[in-house]
Amino acid sequence: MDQAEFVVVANRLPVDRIIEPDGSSHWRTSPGGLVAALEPVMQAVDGAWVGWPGQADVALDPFVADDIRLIPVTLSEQEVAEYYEGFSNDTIWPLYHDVISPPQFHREWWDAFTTVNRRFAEAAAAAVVPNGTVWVHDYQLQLVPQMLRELRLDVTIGYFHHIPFPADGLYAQLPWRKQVLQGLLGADVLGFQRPTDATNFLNAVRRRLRYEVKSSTVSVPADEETGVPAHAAVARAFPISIDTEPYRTLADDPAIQARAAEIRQSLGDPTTILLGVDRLDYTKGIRHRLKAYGELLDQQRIEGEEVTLIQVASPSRERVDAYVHLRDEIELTVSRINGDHDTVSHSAIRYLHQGFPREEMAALYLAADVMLVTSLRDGMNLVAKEYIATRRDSTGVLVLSEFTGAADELKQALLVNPHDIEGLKDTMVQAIEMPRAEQTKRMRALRKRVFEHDVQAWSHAFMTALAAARENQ
Ligand code: GDG
Repeated sequence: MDQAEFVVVANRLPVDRIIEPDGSSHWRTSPGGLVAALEPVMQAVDGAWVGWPGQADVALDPFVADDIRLIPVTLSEQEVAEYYEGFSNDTIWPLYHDVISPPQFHREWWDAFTTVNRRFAEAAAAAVVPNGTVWVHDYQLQLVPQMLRELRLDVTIGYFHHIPFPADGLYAQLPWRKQVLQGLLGADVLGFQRPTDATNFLNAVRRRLRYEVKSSTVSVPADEETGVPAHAAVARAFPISIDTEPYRTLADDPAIQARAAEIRQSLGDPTTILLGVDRLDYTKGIRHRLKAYGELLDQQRIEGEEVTLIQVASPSRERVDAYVHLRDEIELTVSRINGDHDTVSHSAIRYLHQGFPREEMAALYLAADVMLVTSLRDGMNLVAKEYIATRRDSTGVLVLSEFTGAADELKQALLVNPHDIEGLKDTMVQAIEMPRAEQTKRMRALRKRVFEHDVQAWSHAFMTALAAARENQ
């Protein structure tokens, strides 16, 4: 395969291999925040994408899917366990989400993380043309920018961090805190979701590496050992967004509208449908949401038969212990609430531990009077923006946790602190009772924001900053 001008490096390729019972196989676009965000960008430019195909011990040649050149990186079973499920999802993920769940520190996981990051860096170095551009994504690949710089001094390197960057007091727990900062600082431009994330990163750099930081620019000194010269790395916020057009189109589709009406009917035509859509993850505050809802029913502040909560909890990281326990806890809570409040013809919670096609998600967003996003910590939260993009008639209420990146932008949502259960309950009641005129006023402003700051605007802003960095070097 020819080298590409522009190379995206992410843990996952944007496709899943589906193997049919007859043994034949094909590729299907895979769900998830990053894929949803980058798919339209990749289709617009001549690029290649380096990533893991999602199955252990699968060695594949580069191939093309949906007009994108894909360069698969092979991971062994043990590397999936140690680099991905271990260091990425059981060390970095909980540490960077304010230690909601205790991070596990294991030296062999770190070794696997280093080995795999090097493999990704080598694949990217082989894939990019002289003086080309590489855009590295997310916390699984924090060492790739520096490793790539050592291999290819000619290349411009961007890095985008999709999850929060924690305050130094928490970050300091990481036994490899210096190495990770140095890994990231191989980039010319580092993008974060919120200004706070960029500030936390810059503070960690000052504190842990003692490099000079002026405003958003770090002076990274030359490395005598590797011969990499000094360079400037810029760290600032580039809040990610969604591709709005598919949601607008789906919302306008009579078949999706009919499906939304059918969903409402099938629930016994309640006055209010509340909706939660999350990967089943402890950062999403699903338990807090259920607790508040259960108490509102117990206290009869909301009428059982008039309200239904649909909770989509898409399966996630099912081999990581913390996720196994979380699922048990949530399912126990759901069945207790349903046991106490269901009637033969009505369910308090329609709980769906499944992934759905985008069409069904759009129908759910259209059917929902109130969207509940109660994350305890969330880099951005695209679900909030998808709900807004789907509300074609500008009705509907978004209840949004203050601890999401989205809360920085979506000021007309009802902002909540999900730890404050009484406050959450009051806000849920306020959402259920909100007059239509106020819903419309708020939703119009929210829609303006989301349609103006879509994923194309996000990637354009990041690419512009990368081009400027190239000029300056
Ligand atoms: C990370 C950060 C940041 C979910 N279930 C189904 C489904 N989804 C889609 C949603 C949405 C995406 O997955 C989830 O994105 P979020 O942003 O809400 O959350 P994370 O997965 O945690 O994403 C996050 C994001 O990266 C991007 O930077 O915003 O803070 O944690 O698009 O619609 N899609 C379909 N079926 C499902 O069942 N089709």
